Amino acid sequence: MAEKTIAAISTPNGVGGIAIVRMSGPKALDIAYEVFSCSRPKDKVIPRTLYLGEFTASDIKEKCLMVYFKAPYSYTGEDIVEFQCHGGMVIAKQILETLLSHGCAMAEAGEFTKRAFLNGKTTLDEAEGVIDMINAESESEVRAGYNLLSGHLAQKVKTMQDNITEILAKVNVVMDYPDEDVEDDAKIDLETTISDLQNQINNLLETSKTGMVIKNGCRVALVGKPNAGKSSLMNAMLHYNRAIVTDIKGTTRDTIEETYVYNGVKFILIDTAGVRQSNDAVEKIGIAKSIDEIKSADIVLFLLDSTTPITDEDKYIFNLVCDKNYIIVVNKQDICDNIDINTLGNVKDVIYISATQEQNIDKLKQKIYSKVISEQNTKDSLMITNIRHVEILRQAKEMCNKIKNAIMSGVTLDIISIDLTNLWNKIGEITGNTNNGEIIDKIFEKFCVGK
Ligand SMILES: Nc1nc2c(ncn2[C@@H]2O[C@H](COP(=O)(O)OP(=O)(O)OP(=O)(O)O)[C@@H](O)[C@H]2O)c(=O)[nH]1
Ligand SMILES: [Mg+2]
Repeated sequence: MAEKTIAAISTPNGVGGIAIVRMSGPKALDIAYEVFSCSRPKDKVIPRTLYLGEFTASDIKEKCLMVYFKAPYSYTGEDIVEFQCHGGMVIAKQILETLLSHGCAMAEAGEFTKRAFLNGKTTLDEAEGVIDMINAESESEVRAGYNLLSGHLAQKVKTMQDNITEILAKVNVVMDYPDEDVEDDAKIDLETTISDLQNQINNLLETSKTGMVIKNGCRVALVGKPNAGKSSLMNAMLHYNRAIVTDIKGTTRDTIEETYVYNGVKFILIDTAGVRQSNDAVEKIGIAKSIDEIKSADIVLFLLDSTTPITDEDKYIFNLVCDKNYIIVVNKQDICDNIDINTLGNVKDVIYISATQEQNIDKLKQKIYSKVISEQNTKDSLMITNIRHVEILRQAKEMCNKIKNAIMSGVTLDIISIDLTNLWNKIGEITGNTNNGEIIDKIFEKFCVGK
């Protein structure tokens, strides 16, 4: 348990109806009663009950509410007192300054949650779920954060670590009492355990494809030759005129990004400069950026203009796009359909729309969604959305391969047991159940003060 009692303003910096100032640590209740008076005496205070009273700060007297959480039944596992005062930063700051002058230390970013972790109230990945929920920009991000916070991944990690512990115990018995038959049995069990772990790790990594899209937003690049209607489509998808539209080829010079949310998932729409041969220095830079966007996008919408037959420019762009996750969007269907899509060769995923008449725009959004979000993964409560977890799982996968190779090439069990211990520690880095302490500070630095 920490010795220091810490304090911070937990609500955002700005004007609001209510602000919350929070204290955590052994002196929380004592300090509260030095500055706050209410009808309930300190020795009779009931935890988790709101008390109306008066807070005496240096310059002001503030009518506010106080609530006490008694250790260990609190967010941090320590005594916590929260004051709910009138909103606006002046009052909250005066309350905080008063608490600091009465012996509290200013909380560092994430210190409340770090204490919760150190007091065994939460695992590292659950704490990361809290950060994700706080920073979420879409419902699906909140859901993914909530799943982490709820401990689904922590449970899985614990099971994997338990499996390793079990096999380590078997290996140690063989090392202590060598016997050829028993050694062979242990090696078979070891292989089975490692194969099983590999499968579990692969399944988790598979969910990260959708998970990372949900966490970071899905990048959707609009590409095509000039005048295909990319900017018009961007405006139609956003339902307002974000990009300039004219009938002059080469209107869009630079990429423009804007987000929309569909089915609770954040999509980042990127309008790009039309790709064509150009001698204009500025346009050439824009075209190079369009090509970069094709490479980095999660999905590319390749626009064709129905009013003209497919050109060499279209074929050139399709060549850049065809290895990507793409949808061919045949635009200007309100005018005519002059296009033979098969000229491009073997194509899949074609949709016919009119950007200016807003025809099939919702259908297009649905198609984009289903091409990047695996329904299976979103329904499954366990999804990897954190790049740190992905990195750990990749390393753990490598370690499993190494152990399997070691078994096959007859490496002795004492060496393998070291590798197994390392694997146990690596997987435990997800939840913090590991001997690697460095990661803990790094994670809590990302929190805001007051959480
Ligand atoms: N009739 C019709 N016209 C459209 C449609 N979509 C775009 N246009 C017209 O096509 C012209 C070019 O549209 P933009 O959206 O600027 O095309 P762009 O692909 O962004 O062009 P660049 O920025 O030059 O690469 C404009 O005159 C639009 O009004 C459509 O669905 N139907
Ligand atoms: Mg444009």
